[in-house]
Amino acid sequence: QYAPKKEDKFSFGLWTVGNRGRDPFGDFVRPDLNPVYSVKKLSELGAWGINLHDNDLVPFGATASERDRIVNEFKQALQDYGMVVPMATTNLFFHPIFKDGAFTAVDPSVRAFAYQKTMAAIDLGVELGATTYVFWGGREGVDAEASKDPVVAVKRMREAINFFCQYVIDKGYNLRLALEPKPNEPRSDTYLPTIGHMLAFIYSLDHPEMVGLNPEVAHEHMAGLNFVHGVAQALEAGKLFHIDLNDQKGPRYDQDLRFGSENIKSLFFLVKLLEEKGYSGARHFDAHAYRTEDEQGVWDFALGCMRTYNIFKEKARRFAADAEIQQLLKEINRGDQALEALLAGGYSPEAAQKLKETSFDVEALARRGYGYERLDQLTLEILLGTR
Ligand code: GCO
Ligand code: MN
Ligand code: MN
Ligand code: MN
Repeated sequence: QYAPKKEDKFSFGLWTVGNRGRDPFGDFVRPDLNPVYSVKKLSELGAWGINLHDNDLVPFGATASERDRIVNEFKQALQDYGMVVPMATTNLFFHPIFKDGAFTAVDPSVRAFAYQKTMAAIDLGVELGATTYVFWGGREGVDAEASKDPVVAVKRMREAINFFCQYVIDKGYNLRLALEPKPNEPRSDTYLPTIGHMLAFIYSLDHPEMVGLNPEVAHEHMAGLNFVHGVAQALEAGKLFHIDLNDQKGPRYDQDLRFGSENIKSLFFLVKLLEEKGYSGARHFDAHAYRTEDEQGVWDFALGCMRTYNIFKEKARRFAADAEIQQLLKEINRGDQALEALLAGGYSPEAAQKLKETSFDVEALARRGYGYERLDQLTLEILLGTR
């Protein structure tokens, strides 16, 4: 029942299952996974898509003929195993040239190189069929605050995104851009650190209609924020173009844990939101297996992400079908319906007059109990499997 199927639209980054467990304190613990092999394994597990940074597939500095050979082999694998590439992105953080960032680096040569690399990576993504292009800030930020003017940094980010929107338009590509905020790591502070910052930035662009968000669970939790609320705001604005699903223990370094392995209640509400509010994009996992795992552990991890999503989806269905919960929600929303309609009608001189003349039973309203303890307990019992 919970087994992942293509129509669930689950996708993984090549870099996620390909994560070899290197961290700042220890070396690789797992062998390299061939991208073609990852396509095959993920397809067998029930995934629908695979996403990539340019260099997850084509090594940095590859010759044109090397690139074409690798890309053709990969395309063949996509066809053979019935997989798609819904999203692509650029690695603008690994090579030492990007140690001061890419689009906000102080050195114009670095910035120009980042533009060149990104245009090539967009071409690659489109060649593979991607319709979403992600921009994660990577090293766009500072360690030494004195090193950059933060206002100039925002302007440089804007110039870059405007440039790539126009590039996509000129090329006639069917591609939308999705910006991914993260508050810190690898730099001490990253520009445009949260969903809210990014959302405001988008409306300052030349083509805001082409640009949306790729929010990540771990990143908002690192900033101590409610991810569900951030995603809801993006969704309501029509800006949830993509999503990075994973998990995180509190506001620490970016842990990229298996989806739903820690924040069960919050991620239940996330899945409920995505499923009930008509999100139709990829359910993308940007996470990786624990460093303790061998290859089998990687596939256990990948399957776990997808199963947990589907289990939350089933729990959301139960929540919606639970008579006691629905009755309680009705009671919770039982307030004066004439006033409800008045408020929903927006401003008019008549409405303003009516509100000025309305008398309220302030004492009674203040005395009201809301029943949220019972509601939350019922939610918990659904999650714990007793309902
Ligand atoms: C991170 C980011 C990345 C991006 C990826 C795609 O914290 O490392 O989440 O995994 O999502 O580079 O842009
Ligand atoms: Mn991410
Ligand atoms: Mn991350
Ligand atoms: Mn990460």
